[in-house]
Amino acid sequence: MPVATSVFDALRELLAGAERVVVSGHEQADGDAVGATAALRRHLELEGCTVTALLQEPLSPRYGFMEFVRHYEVYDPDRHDALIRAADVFVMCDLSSLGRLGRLQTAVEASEAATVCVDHHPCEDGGPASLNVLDPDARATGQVIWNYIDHVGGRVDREIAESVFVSLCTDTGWFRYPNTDAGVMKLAAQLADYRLDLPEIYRAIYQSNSAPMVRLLGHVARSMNEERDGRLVWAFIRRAFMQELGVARYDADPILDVLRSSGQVELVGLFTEREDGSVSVSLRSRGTPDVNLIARQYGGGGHVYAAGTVLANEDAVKDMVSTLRHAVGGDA
Ligand SMILES: [Mn+2]
Repeated sequence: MPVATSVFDALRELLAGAERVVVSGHEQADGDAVGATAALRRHLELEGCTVTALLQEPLSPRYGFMEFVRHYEVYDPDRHDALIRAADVFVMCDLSSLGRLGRLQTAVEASEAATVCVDHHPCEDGGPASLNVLDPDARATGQVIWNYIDHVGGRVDREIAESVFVSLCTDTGWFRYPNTDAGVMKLAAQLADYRLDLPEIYRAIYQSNSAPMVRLLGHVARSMNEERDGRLVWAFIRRAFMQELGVARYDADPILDVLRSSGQVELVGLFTEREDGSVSVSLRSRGTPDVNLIARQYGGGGHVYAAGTVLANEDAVKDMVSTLRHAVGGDA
């Protein structure tokens, strides 16, 4: 369901009355969180607002081509907690629960700032902010921002177009995932008209893996577990192995693309051991099972096709894998 006109109007009113706005996305920001944050930051700047865009980690080099690299700050409690406290409005993009704000959560909860959530995840409780601008039919949060800018008749420049395009192309897996449709392609064409260099954007986001990362892809392809006639594929990556290869942090998407490239697969699970022994989980599906429902059982969330969570330790992985087996059905 598209965002109601009255909700966009409420957002416009809130932002028009704000002097200082802080915009951010979820922790470990993906292309959509980055693109949405970047597009809204630029829109507010064009509107003459004092706006700060915060990310919790330095932007992945994949997005180094974006104009946004010159306009964001990496969250530092010493510098930014006071800023968040003094802000009139705090906007969180691409997240459906405050927990996804990670290190920013405490500062946001301590602030008097009005909170706004702009998102496209299915959200049962109406949303985590005081004003929730939600469109579960949107293919990306960046698309919700685009619709908002269109609604208020805001000026669009190349930076906004580039940012929204990054949201759209990453959340649709470069227009290949099941959420790709004619509407997405039409919007992409409209954005591309702002002199976007599409082959260069593709190369930067999808073909800039480091050599250790390519080796990791090979390892995962070799060690993956294939179960239930290939309908379930999952892999576990140990921290020590990543260190051995020289992979520090990575974007799971290229690995997930390898895991889901076989014809039979319906459900993909990627488990990555983190420094503190917890395990981050990324799930992907072709539509059934609904991985959002599975992730929610383990304290996470996402969409029907893509979801994730964090498990306390390796022991919890076994339990989750049996849930995944159950989800694709068939005999043990
Ligand atoms: Mn998204």
